[in-house]
Amino acid sequence: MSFKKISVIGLGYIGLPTASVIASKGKRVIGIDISKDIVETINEGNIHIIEPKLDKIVKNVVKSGNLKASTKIEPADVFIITVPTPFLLSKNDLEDPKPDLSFIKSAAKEISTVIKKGDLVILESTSPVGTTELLSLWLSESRDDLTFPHVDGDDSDIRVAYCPERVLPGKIIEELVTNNRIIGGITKACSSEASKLYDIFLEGECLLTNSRTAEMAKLTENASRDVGIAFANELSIICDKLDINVWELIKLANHHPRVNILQPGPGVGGHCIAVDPWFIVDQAPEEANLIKSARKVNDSKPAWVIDRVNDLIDNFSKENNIKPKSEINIICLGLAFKANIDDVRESPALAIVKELDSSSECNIIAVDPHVSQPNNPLLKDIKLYDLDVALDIADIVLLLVDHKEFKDIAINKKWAIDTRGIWK
Ligand code: SAJ
Repeated sequence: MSFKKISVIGLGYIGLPTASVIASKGKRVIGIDISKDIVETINEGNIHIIEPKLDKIVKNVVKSGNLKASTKIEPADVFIITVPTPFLLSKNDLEDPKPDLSFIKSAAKEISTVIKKGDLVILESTSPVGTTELLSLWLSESRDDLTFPHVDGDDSDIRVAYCPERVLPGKIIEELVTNNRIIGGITKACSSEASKLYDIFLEGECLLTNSRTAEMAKLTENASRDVGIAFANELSIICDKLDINVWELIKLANHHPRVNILQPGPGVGGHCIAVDPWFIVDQAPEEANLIKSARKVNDSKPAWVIDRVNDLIDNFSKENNIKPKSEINIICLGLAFKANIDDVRESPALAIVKELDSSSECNIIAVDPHVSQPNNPLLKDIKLYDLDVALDIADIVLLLVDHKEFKDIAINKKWAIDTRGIWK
């Protein structure tokens, strides 16, 4: 199969880069999105997300005619599904939150209206184990004229596979091409057909397996990182109690040839590491004890940081002739969910700043050179200051994100909290 036309459904952080990279290899790609605004933006050669190098590629492939966006599904030889799979967490996880597969289901329903014998359907969205088999079922429901792999195995007319995206925000264009790719077909023929698609642009290796293992592999990678970060975060709390510098401790321990401890921080943010472990907990609630505990450790870190800030405020006030809290300036450095990016969604830094702003009598002053305020509803009530202006009036400095701009600034360490260990 030569894959003359490739359809990518869902033009977000994964779909748009994937569609553009395939189009840049000379393939005809049609990108489908439910948002008219997104479709118009892309067809004008522009982008609606911030990701290095993406703007240039999109401009080129739209100009060459290889990438076209549309709100309407049309026939193609391959359909790649990159829609969101939100995991709606309630405040109390005992209320049993569930992954929302409705976007995948409606993509399947759309695809089933145009699918034909020989087509390949690939799911890339992070999904619970078993979703790819469900996808095959949803595709088949209105198409008695075709055979599908969950029923007919290797003899099926349609091939269906799960190939998780594993790219790092900020490095998506590079990692899309260079990372190894897990290819999990419902059958061996499905895996083999899907790997031919990735051969179009992949420099990394295709690692073939079945769909259930591939689904679990994606969840495992992010859960493993979450557990690793939770260990570092728990260590930081223990070290604070025992008056040990956790950064020095980790550096020393990591000299051991078989030890590699990650870095503590103010909590875990982003839309992947802080969410994906819940998919595992949801499917194995009695068994996934460590994974669940790790989530809780990481989720409780912002509250611990706020307690430390309040302790420091009390000490500062006492040592400065009982200075009224309303006259104390707390400078919060960083709002993004990690270093050197502009993304504030699910950011522990932003959550800490918002909580301090609403609960503390002190003046909370936020600085983030990577984040811009216009039209961002998440930053609605936040006052953003220039770094130098803020440092001039600082009483207490709270470092929340290890942006490069904060590495070499002069601060009084006695009145500073460094949650990322950059001034160790
Ligand atoms: N963090 C720490 N300490 C560390 C490392 C990270 O506190 O030692 C924090 C970061 O500050 C951030 C959060 O963890 O708040 C997540 O950041 P990250 O850089 O670990 O990961 P993401 O969410 O940007 O991207 C992850 C990646 N997964 C893995 O590295 C296993 C990426 O490869 C995935 O494609 C992505 O999730 C995804 O889409 O699933």
